[in-house]
Amino acid sequence: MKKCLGCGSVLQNTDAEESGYTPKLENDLCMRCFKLKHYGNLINVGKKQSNDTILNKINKKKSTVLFITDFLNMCDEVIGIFKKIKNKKVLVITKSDLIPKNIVRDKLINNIKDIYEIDEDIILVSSKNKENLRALENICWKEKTVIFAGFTNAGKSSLINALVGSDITVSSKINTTQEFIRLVVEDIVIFDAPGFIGEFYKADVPKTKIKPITYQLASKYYLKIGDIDIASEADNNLTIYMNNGINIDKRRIKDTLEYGLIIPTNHDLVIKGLGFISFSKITRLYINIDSKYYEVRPTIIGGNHE
Ligand SMILES: Nc1nc2c(ncn2[C@@H]2O[C@H](COP(=O)(O)OP(=O)(O)OP(=O)(O)O)[C@@H](O)[C@H]2O)c(=O)[nH]1
Ligand SMILES: [Mg+2]
Repeated sequence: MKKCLGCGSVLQNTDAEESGYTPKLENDLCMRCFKLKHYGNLINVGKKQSNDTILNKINKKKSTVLFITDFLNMCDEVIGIFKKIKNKKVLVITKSDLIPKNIVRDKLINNIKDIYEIDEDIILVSSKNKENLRALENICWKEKTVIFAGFTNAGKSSLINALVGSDITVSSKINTTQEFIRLVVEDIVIFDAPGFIGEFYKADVPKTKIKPITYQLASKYYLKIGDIDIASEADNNLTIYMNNGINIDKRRIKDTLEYGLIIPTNHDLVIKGLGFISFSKITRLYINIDSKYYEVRPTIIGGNHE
């Protein structure tokens, strides 16, 4: 059974609608990976494995799990899956190159430990600028078998490629890795897992360091952040930690709004898949998206501005 080197699917030449299709079985890549790698085009094939299926497969392997996420996508849903993993595990916050300069890394890690009640080790890394890859290498040397798990687009495959020089397909499209990919490097076995899928509003992948943007939002105005409208019942200061390519506009409120969402002092509103907005004072918010797409938490950057 030959597998696609890019996404892990078993190669087949019979059904173009299914994973692993290639017209020629001698190819190393399925047609989907070929198009993704060379043209950035995503063709949807096969069935996405459910989060439970991926979780069961991880738990059955009994290897140490490196659970990959990034600081913008830290939320209860992501940490909920991390907590369901029964194996020995480490929380790896990747894309550290995106973390704004004003954020003190040790404080960020401590805040994450406190807010999400994490007892396991947390490390910050980046496949882009290779920060702290040595720490990951050391874990691989020590544990001998490791699984890179986490939500789609977290950067699992990119980290493995940076660590061992492999050529697994990476992309900013969701579900890039379709099956577990097993790599053997000397006496170490590395698994790349397909990504979990969450109730995310967007699957945004910022490319450059996040620059926080602070607004003074008077109650007469609302903010349009992309297609999300947010208004605060009381005048408030807020700081947005999101891809700086997103269009943000301050506009005057014309209609009567319903302020249903309570934000306590020094809390963040996480818009899942986009990032978060940090509020300094207690208020009630109007927001025009479904509540499944957001979460409120004590600010992850608390103590960083003292
Ligand atoms: N800035 C930055 N971007 C990264 C980094 N690592 C990965 N990315 C980007 O994040 C996106 C997703 O990367 P992948 O490695 O394909 O993510 P994955 O976790 O394997 O995703 P699935 O296979 O879909 O589960 C790509 O656009 C990468 O270029 C990093 O360290 N820094
Ligand atoms: Mg992948």
